[in-house]
Amino acid sequence: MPATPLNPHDLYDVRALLSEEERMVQDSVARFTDERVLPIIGDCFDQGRFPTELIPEMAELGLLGATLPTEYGCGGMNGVSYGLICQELERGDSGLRSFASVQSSLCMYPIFAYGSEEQKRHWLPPMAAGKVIGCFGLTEPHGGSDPANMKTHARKDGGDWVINGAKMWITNGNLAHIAIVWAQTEEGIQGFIVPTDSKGFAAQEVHKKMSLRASVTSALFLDNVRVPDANRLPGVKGLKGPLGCLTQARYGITWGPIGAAIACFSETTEYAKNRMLFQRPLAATQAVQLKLADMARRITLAQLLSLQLGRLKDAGTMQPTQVSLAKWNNCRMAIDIARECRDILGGAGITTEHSPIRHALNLESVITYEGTETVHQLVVGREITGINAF
Ligand code: TGC
Ligand code: FAD
Repeated sequence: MPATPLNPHDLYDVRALLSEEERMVQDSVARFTDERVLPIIGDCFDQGRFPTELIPEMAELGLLGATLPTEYGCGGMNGVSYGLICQELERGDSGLRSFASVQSSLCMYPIFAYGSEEQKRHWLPPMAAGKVIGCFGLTEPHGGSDPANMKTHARKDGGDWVINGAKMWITNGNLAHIAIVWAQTEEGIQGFIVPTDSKGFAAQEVHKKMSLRASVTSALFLDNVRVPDANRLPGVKGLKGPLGCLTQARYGITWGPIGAAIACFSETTEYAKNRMLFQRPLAATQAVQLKLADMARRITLAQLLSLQLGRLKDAGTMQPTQVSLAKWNNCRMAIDIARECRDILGGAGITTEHSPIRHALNLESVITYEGTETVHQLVVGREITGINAF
């Protein structure tokens, strides 16, 4: 009996390991990406514009706060479904996935995990509906890899807190209605919900970006910004607060680049099958087949890695080091594939008519933010040796 042809984008049939509900989530986000994102995203990237018009549809699909409980107006989905959302969004563009990651994992998650009941009831439903947009201010201009060395500080003044400092490279900064600002206090690092229309708060968009152009990136300035104690997240003190949020977001980021890699790989495979050089398709050359086969191998490994990570997350046993290994592996896999695809496209690969150069440029940010590749390698090294090399 002839073997059933394999799906080149899923050689190990990872999809068969998904539940029916997970497949439905993947299909609905895939449709959104195909119909709403792909037709416009090249132009958005060229124009340096985040497509804000897609926010209501993303909310409608339940993509904002997807894993948080339905009692707060959120999706109540499992971790694997959230991963699939990230994968399908990033198949469109890393900027769309970034928007969802920041809103869900870096803004709604800390309110859910560390906030008071009143904060959860007040903020989560409008954030899930895309009516309130958040940003997450951890990184500072003097060095993002070492957030323990935080200069931004908050001083108690009666029933208020007065916050001073600056944050750098903040996704959604100029879109946001609230910022989750992490600041040093006398009792250690604490998180504050800061409305962006507060007196003394300013966001300044970063221009001249060559990466994540379809995403808003900003610097935040806090000059004697005053918020009531009711805006402090009461459930956590110390660096483990923001790092706990990063674990959630990094988990999603292990899935996202798989989508970017699949987009590059499928477009380039079709191109190579149709491009005639030396009287034969480019895809008929051994050199190109080797490259495509190696891409398929790396995508397959990344899919299996993220799925197992998701199963660990849903079982409640996922550890930050496991997330670091997958973030490192999958970002490296995707950026290498995007660059190789760009090469196979030849001159045609240098314009945004084809997606690989856009994905390759985006992935320069993705491999840097949420912990650089080196940071994640050192986290794994620390786990293996028991020695902290930071
Ligand atoms: P260390 O001593 O290791 O840890 C301090 C405390 O935190 C706990 N912890 C974690 N908790 C949860 N998740 C993690 N991943 C955690 N890592 C550590 C740890 O147990 C400890 O708790 P406790 O109770 O003992 O106090 O801290 P360290 O200062 O040695 O730093 C370690 C290091 C370098 C790994 C950390 O600083 C780090 O991850 N640096 C990278 C910073 C980073 O990733 N920034 C990202 C900013 S946000 C962003 O980029 C958003 S992009 C969004 C988008 O557009 O998609
Ligand atoms: P640095 O920390 O200065 O690192 C510079 C280089 O030194 C890197 O190559 C790094 O790997 C290396 N390095 C650092 N420490 C060591 C070491 N011990 N040993 C060897 N090498 C080392 N931050 C937020 O808080 N919120 C956001 O929403 C957000 N969005 C972002 C969006 C974009 C597009 C980008 C580019 C960044 C975003 N960031 C955000 C910031 C991001 O997390 C930081 O850029 C990242 O953590 C690295 O910090 P840094 O840029 O200051 O680089």
